[in-house]
Amino acid sequence: MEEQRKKRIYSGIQPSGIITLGNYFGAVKNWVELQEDYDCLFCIVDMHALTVRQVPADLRKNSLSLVAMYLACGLDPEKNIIYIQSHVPAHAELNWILNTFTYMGELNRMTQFKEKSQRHAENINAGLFTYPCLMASDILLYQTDLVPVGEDQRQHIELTRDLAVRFNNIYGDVFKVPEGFIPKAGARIMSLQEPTKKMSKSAEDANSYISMLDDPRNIVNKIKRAVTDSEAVVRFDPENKPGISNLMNIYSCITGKDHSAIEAEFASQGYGAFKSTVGEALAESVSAIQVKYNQLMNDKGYLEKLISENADKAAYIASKTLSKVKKKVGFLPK
Ligand code: AQP
Repeated sequence: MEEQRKKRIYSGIQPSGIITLGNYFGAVKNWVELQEDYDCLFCIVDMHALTVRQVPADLRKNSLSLVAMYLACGLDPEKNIIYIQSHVPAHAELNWILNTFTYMGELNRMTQFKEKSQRHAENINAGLFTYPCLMASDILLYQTDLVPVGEDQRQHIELTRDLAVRFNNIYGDVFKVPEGFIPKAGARIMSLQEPTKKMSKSAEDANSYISMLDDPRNIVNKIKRAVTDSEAVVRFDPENKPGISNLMNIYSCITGKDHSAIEAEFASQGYGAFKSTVGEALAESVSAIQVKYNQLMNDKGYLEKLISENADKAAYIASKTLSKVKKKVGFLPK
């Protein structure tokens, strides 16, 4: 009897900089847990990164660095397909077709588009606007069951589901309708300087984020400098105490302790002691990842071979869905 296929997971990160603690706790750390039970594809979405102007040499460097970071964080290259989006042209092809099924009104509502067009007012390009269609293509090409992402991606997953249903209603069962999978802890790590905004790797103020390649001493200092409030009580209250609540979330992600345990632990201590405990714990776990990362980056040949082989594996899966889609919409076979 044919073995039942495991459920499939698809997710990715843009190589638009060095990943932050937000990307780690909101995405990669959860992927590491999921890889045991699911059939996973983890992509480096370099085509998405082009929606904001990139320095070509940096994009190449950041793409390979992200492969090493995925592995250093614990993703198993034998178990998962880790690959570069632009190595699989099917993403761009399905993107075009799905663009023609997406309404302007739907894209106009996307919060990420609004935020990024404010941040990059000089370059509000069509790709930034249709970003969610490319993301839907990434996911739907692989007949994905679950998409583990941070809270900020919820709207994009909803659109992906709407597009899959819309297409299937016209042409029959072509796409699996995926579910979003948003972790409870780490779903939204906030900026250290403006804790009502999410932490982003391409933010201008380097004190607002912790990069996974920050020097451990710098991590401790950035946590010390994090914006808090004047109450001097470690209490979880995201609305009134967004800075402290964010640090509590970070500490909870490292230690697995819940908010009330953290409140009890620091009940009689001020913010100074709390911040230094969080900073030290964070520096320790990030530096363990950095050791593995540096080893991997010393063997670029290995990383390049891995992504080349995995691009073929991904392309094979993607081609099956794409052929079906092309036939359904009426393209002539070659
Ligand atoms: N602050 C965050 N908290 C929790 N999860 C986060 N993610 C991103 N920031 C946070 C999750 O990381 C995954 C990949 O994100 P991405 O790099 O593809 O896009 P992004 O969300 O636009 O990330 P950045 O860091 O903000 O990138 P830039 O600055 O280039 O725009 C997603 O699962 C996301 O939820």
